[in-house]
Amino acid sequence: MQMPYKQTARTTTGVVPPTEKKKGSKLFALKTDFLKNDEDSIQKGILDHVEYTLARTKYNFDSFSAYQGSAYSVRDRLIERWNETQQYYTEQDPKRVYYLSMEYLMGRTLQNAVYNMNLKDEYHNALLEFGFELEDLYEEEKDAALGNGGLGRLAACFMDSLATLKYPAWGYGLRYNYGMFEQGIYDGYQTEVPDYWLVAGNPWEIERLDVQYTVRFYGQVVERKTSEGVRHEWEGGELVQAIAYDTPVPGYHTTNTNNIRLWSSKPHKEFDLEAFNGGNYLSAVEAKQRSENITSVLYPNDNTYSGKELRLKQQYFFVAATLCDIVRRYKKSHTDWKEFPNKVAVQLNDTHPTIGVIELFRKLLDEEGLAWDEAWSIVTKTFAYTNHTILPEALEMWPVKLIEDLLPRHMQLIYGINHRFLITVTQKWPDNIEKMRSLSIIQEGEEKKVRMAHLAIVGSHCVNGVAAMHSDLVKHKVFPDFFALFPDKFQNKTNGVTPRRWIQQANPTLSNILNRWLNTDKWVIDLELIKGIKEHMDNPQLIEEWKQMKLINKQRLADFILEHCGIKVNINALFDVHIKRIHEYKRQLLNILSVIHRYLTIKKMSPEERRNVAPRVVIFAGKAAPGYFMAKRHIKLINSVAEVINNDKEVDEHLKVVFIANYNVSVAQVIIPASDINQQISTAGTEASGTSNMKFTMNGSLIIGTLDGANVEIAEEVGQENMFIFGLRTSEIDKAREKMKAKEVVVDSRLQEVFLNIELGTFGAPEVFKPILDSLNYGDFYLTMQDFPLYLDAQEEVDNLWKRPDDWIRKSIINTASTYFFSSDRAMKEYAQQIWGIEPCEVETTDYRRY
Ligand code: 26Q
Repeated sequence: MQMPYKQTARTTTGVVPPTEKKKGSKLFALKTDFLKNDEDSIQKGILDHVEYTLARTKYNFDSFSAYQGSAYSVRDRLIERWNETQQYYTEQDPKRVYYLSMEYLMGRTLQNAVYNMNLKDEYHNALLEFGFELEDLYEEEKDAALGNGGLGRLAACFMDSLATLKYPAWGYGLRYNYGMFEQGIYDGYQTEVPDYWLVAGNPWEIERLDVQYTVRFYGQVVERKTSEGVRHEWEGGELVQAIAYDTPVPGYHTTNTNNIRLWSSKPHKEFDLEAFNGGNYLSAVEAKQRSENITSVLYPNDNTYSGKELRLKQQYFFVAATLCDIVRRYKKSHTDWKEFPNKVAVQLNDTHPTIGVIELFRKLLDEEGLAWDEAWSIVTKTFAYTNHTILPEALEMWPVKLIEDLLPRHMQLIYGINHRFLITVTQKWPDNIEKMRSLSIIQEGEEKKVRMAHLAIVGSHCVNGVAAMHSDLVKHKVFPDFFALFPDKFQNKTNGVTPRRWIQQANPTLSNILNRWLNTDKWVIDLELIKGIKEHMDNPQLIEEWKQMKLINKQRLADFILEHCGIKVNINALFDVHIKRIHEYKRQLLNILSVIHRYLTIKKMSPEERRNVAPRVVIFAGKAAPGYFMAKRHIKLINSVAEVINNDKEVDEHLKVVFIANYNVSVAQVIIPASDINQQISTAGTEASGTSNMKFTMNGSLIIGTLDGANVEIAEEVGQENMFIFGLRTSEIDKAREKMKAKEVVVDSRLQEVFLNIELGTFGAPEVFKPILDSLNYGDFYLTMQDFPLYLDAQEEVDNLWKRPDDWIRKSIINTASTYFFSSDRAMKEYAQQIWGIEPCEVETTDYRRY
């Protein structure tokens, strides 16, 4: 019998059996100790890599090669810990969690690695003698941007927390050759340049040519009768090879070092031979190209679904390779399939990897020979699904035709699962066609479609939203019938972010203050301790240090802005920051319209009145999806407004507007600690959680925002009096939209004045902005106009408080002090205990020197 899959994995991890130990005694004699971490050893490691890995000499030892040499030498130490950890997990065999995410927005790695491994000072000193500052070398590294925004960065924060908390966890994903595009701004418009991030090599990954799997696409399903019944075999089609690339993820001050395994697609050997022997050279080369295409590029859509075949191929390629790997690891030490959910938990980061539910089912059924019910029960106990959005345009629905063609066996199984599922629906709601239609995994209509969210809910034992309010909407608004059917499946897991990257590394000055005033640096792993800073908020000494901290960070950002945007900003002005993907629901438009109003107001003032204006620098950054016309026009409007304001001498001291191009993780690390207020102003009920709101709050920036996503919980922790909350509430949105439709909304006169100025060409050719004004006048789906006056009121409160610096600083301190709940450590503990059923597995290290 021909097996549909040829598994060619051989891994080198695992315990070496004693007999082999004897055979290789020389091997063991030579490798007895870990690399040393004294200055000399580190220097030798760096130089060796410069000489042997990079083949450079001390005569062309520039900053970039110093970075690379350091990175490779850090990587050596990471690999040691990584091996220790994986071997320990193999010996202990705890239940593991596998986090499946199509995106990881890692940013830079060197700083994070030396901080977490507690080797910062050693590397700093080692490099000083070579004439380099470690802190300068961080800047040589290119961001790893294999993600769009919130969802991808969340995966990265979760990986850091899982390792820090010593959970046996693996991240799986795709190794795109091109990450998130690089944004340029020309004539105020966004341009996109491909991000070939691997151009100078990637010291943080380990290519694992010994871990490869074959993935099949297209082909046909053949039914074969056997003594045990009918067997379905998926045959023919195209084969593609998946190669593993591993990135070690060090926990903070622990040996535990987890792994992110990313798959890269390569042509498959067998396939080459067939095609070449068939004599069709050109189509063989084309097919090779097609296979390499699969992991070529990250789709740059955020919160919108794009129904492209290549995207579905990426999804299946990802989960097929991942499940081969997970099943192989399980089979190395287990034979009983019933035990599988006691050893394996799989978390789906949104619906993107949902076809994995069917893939595991197919393996159990067709390859392992399990019965339908038994296999399905194992599958649903294994998977859990996180929903990240309620925007209808983001819900994935793949045409049945496309799945039938690409994954014929999977489509058969989806129909079978749906059939059985609909029987349970009729048991709950007999003869209710409407319920069946709304719950079905298949959406009927001219073009039948598979609703991936429905498949994820049916195929998982747990479904969670990412903030309390969002989880309520998931239950009551997005999937109410599913909630009625499976009330126990639904949970909330409020997002969190890692305080290591977002406080300790991004804001060393604040870290220092915390260490001294809390008398401990343990807040880094136990963020509850940060509450203690509140006790000192009336101490003038702390207030002064806090002010200085903000100024230092603002100076760093001002230098960055001068260098990259050519704009000089005053660090004593209020830094007002709006950084996130550009999307209508996030309402950068509301912000820029209010900036125009501010500008017009200042223009009308007398010199005396102007002296009383709280000076502001309004900072925007963010990328628009390349195909998102309206978002791109918003960028153009922001830049056109900035151009006029920044060149108007009259408002010079009072107002500046900056759009920082090419927003990414490392830019965020500079902007966030320097902000005084941050904008979290989505239409209520649209932002699932938001995570930058948490990062800002940790860094003592005050939120001006709507009661949306995690802002609601931040308000509970921080206190509304320490933020600037405004606008329509979620419960008021439907009514407000109806009011809009009925044309009962009176446009605020200040907003009318703003419109008039745009229309009269104050900010350049008005026809450029006509689509934006039309979107407001005909529909205003995101209710920008109704929130406008409320937003201006909140902005006035901001200006008033800014005039009372000490009160401001006290609120800033309270913000930082109230962020325990928003640490991803808290989030990961909740997932571990309430969804995955896993426990920490601390590596008993043989390396006694480190901690
Ligand atoms: C889907 C199909 C085809 C191509 C692309 C996509 C796609 C890709 C990315 C759809 C959505 C995304 C990203 C969504 C996202 O980032 N959501 C954000 O998740 C954060 C973490 O939970 C939340 O904090 C944000 O509120 C939410 O918008």
